Amino acid sequence: MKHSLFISDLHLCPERPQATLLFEDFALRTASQAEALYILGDLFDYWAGDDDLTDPHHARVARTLAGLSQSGTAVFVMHGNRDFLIGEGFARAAHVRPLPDPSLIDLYGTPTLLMHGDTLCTGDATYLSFRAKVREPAWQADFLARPLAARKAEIEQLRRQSESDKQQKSMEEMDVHPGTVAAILRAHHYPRLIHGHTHRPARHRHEIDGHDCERWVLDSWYDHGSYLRCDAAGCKAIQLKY
Ligand code: LP5
Ligand code: MN
Repeated sequence: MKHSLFISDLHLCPERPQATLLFEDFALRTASQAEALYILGDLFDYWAGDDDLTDPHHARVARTLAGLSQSGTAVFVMHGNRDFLIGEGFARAAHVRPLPDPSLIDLYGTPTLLMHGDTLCTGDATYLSFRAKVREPAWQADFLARPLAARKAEIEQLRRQSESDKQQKSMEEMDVHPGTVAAILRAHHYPRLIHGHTHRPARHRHEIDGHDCERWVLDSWYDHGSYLRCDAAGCKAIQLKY
């Protein structure tokens, strides 16, 4: 049966080789059977710029994706909050198609909205103001003009800051805001929604203006290794073994 797969929050990096090995196995054995693989953000632990393809680990991930695409599976990559600097260089090397956030697709007859999920967390004011800054094209051009090693050092510092800031934030603040979810579902005419980012895998039902909307939250790959499989009959979360 024709089907598509959805994953997010892989956080691949040389320091977690098990997650990368599991991804390679998944690409070869599972995703190669699907029509399409949608990676909904945070494929990498962080992405400092496309010149980071010089890292053998990153080049290996790109080769895995290119192999998958050459085997006949369409691969789509959406930016996450950690790898929004993925650009055309990576897309070319990995043979993947960039996927805007949000993207509304027809998934075997069901309109389905795909997002990373960070923009649904509107209670997290410090994150959103940081996000607004780093998504400015001028800021990005400036940042990318600096040497790779300096960018990586700055990102490491930002990671530490982010981890300590997160200690001060409540679970509610870091989850999706119900009003924002309702507004986005309404704006897109009540689709099914699939997103990641919050690392709180679940299937939610939202009753909006008399419409019953399904919202799937993807699991974080680096923790559990799981994916969502959707076909004309619906979606199902599948857990891989580590
Ligand atoms: O990723 P996760 O789930 O752990 O946390 C996110 C939010 N944190 C981030 C930061 C990333 O994890 C760090 C890696 C990004 C690499 C990007 C590369 C290019 C940018 C380089 C900039 C130097 O996204 C976290 C959310 C959490 O999700 C839940 O939704 O709460 O947000 C934060 O913790 C952000 C802080 O609250 C604010 C940080 C401000 C730091 C400002 C100093 C850095 C100066 C950068 C120049 C603008
Ligand atoms: Mn994320």
